Amino acid sequence: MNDTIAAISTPLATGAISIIRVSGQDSIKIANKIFIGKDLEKVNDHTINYGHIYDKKELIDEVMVSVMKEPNTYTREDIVEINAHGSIASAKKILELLLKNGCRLANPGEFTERAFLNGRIDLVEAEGIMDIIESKTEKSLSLAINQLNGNTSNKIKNIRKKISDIETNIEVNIDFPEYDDIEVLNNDIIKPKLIEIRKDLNKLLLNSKDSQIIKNGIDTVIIGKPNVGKSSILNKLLDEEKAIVTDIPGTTRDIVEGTLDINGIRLNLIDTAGIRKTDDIVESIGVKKSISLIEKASLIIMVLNNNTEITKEELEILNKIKNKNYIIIINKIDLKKNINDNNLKNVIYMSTLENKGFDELKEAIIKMYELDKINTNDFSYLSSSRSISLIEKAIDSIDKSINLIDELMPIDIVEIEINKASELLGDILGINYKEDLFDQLFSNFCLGK
Ligand SMILES: Nc1nc2c(ncn2[C@@H]2O[C@H](COP(=O)(O)OP(=O)(O)OP(=O)(O)O)[C@@H](O)[C@H]2O)c(=O)[nH]1
Ligand SMILES: [Mg+2]
Repeated sequence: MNDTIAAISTPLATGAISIIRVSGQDSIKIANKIFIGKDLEKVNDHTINYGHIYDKKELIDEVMVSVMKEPNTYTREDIVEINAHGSIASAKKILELLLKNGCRLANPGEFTERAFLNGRIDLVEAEGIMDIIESKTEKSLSLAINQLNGNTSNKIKNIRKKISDIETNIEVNIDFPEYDDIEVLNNDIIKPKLIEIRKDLNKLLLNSKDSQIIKNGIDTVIIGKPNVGKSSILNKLLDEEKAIVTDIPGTTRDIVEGTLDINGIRLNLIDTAGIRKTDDIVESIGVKKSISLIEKASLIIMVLNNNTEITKEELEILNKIKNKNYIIIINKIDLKKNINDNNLKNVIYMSTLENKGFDELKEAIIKMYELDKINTNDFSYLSSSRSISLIEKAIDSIDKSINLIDELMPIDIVEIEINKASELLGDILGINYKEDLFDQLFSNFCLGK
């Protein structure tokens, strides 16, 4: 971390300006070597300075240079930011000059990694920064900013504090065993606290899962046999003739996509080729795609025809989706009912021809994902799958410790599980992590951040 790093922080595209960022103990000295204007080593802290970048005698660009001295900077190191005119060529040339004069090219996310290693932010906040960069909707941006404010980190710190209070309680009891009735201590004091911690953790986990939905939407695939009306349903939902509809089975051969907003949440819809055995090469590739999408989707909408009996192939698909989030649409209810739907669950009756069943479908999705209950005020969440899986493990440890108390196990055995939960929460914040793991985590960031 003693070296000085540099990278182009703006996208490599033509724009009004490009920013080249430098961080490290020599950043001001190195920038000064290529800058003609005021002496950057003498200018006031946190100032912007007008001048020119030169490669020996050759003028490269007219620039504004920000000089920010540690510790009040993004990385807590000296930072120089060169605002150049927005050509890719000049930004690259300036970067090249910086590298020639002693900087090292930064790895993706290395500025943020330094902010973390220098103790300015914790891992949850770092992940919040990544979320801000990747936000696509206003709702997801406001969530990410909330996370950056340290709200989530503070929640986790509070829960860890509660755990350490329990640990103190246990230690006191082990060291001064005048409490002879350990069972009373376990059941009356420790267990209620553990139950409260479990509740806190659960809330955080549920919020985290909701946040995935808010950010990414719900990946939804419409499947079924040919000609049941899948594309007609997609078109009606999107209010657009996006997919071709004909009465010829096998009309859709490739996937057709569209997005729909339900309660402020994006539904990423995919219409697929009707599933059947076929000798047509193109169609059979489409069918394979349909089947593979079943695995990847979060929600499966399986369409059946009200007018025909359920086939063996349809039963196979129903069996495939039974453990996933699914909704069955029985379409064409304007025609005579020949389907036996006695054993089906999650059924919506629909007629695209008569525009029936669409409100019911939306209601079912809202209910299934509890979209009406997602509350973005005071919303703490964890955004990475890394931290979500750690929180799941922490909940598991708390559950185990509660079970051990119920089984009247000795308190030091209970304590092992409680300790584990606290360590897992520490891992979420990045306490006691190994450095090589950080490199991997931060490499998901973009260059120059
Ligand atoms: N009577 C009636 N016909 C419908 C309804 N929905 C769709 N159809 C007709 O059913 C036929 C097939 O519709 P599509 O939407 O192309 O069916 P699909 O499931 O996408 O078919 P493939 O792309 O071949 O897999 C068309 O002629 C539609 O007009 C409905 O609710 N009632
Ligand atoms: Mg179709």
